[in-house]
Amino acid sequence: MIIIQIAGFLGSGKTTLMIRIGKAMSEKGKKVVIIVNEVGEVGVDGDVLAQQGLRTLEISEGCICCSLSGTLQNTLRKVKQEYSPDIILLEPTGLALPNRINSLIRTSMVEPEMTRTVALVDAFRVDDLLANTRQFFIRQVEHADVLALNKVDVIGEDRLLDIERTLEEVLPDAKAVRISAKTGEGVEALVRLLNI
Ligand SMILES: Nc1nc2c(ncn2[C@@H]2O[C@H](COP(=O)(O)OP(=O)(O)OP(=O)(O)O)[C@@H](O)[C@H]2O)c(=O)[nH]1
Ligand SMILES: [Mg+2]
Repeated sequence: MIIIQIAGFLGSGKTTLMIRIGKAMSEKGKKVVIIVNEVGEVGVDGDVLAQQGLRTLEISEGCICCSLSGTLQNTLRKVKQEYSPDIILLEPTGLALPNRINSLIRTSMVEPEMTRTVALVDAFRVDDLLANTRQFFIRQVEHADVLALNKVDVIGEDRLLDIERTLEEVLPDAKAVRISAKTGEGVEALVRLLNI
């Protein structure tokens, strides 16, 4: 079992990306379970997704990295026991810290063969996030396996190059990839970078 965490600030495109990756993996014959903490802007329609082979679970009324950390761990154990999926896709809220979630996974006794973290960044908001919530932004993306710069379908090349230069200065070790969760551009490359 592999657990893939899709982390990133509010509205960065986590749900859109997670559903896209989930469908692609399900089409390849993998058994996929999606766990969402609080449904945000784009919702998850359990019935629709079930028809596409994706089982979805929602953990609400609290944050899985703090007040509901026990619930997250119980849910992971239950999902493993009941469904034994190949892949769990996990979407924390936009205010969660991926490292906290990963340490909760490590102590939940589900023993995944692999845990991967994608940090999803809305390309339009990089300057704003660095200006206003710099430390939080860096903590949220710095240890991810891949940094995905999202929404490149609606941003020009010059602006994108500027944003990439800014990110490289702040996070010189990040493995960055351009994607559009909406159109699917770059998503295959992102999955390849995860080495799963
Ligand atoms: N143009 C464009 N819009 C996108 C892309 N990915 C997501 N969006 C839009 O961005 C908004 C937020 O997408 P979500 O998938 O809900 O993002 P999220 O990170 O799950 O949001 P929260 O759960 O509310 O934090 C929606 O209006 C999406 O349609 C993209 O690649 N390109
Ligand atoms: Mg969401």
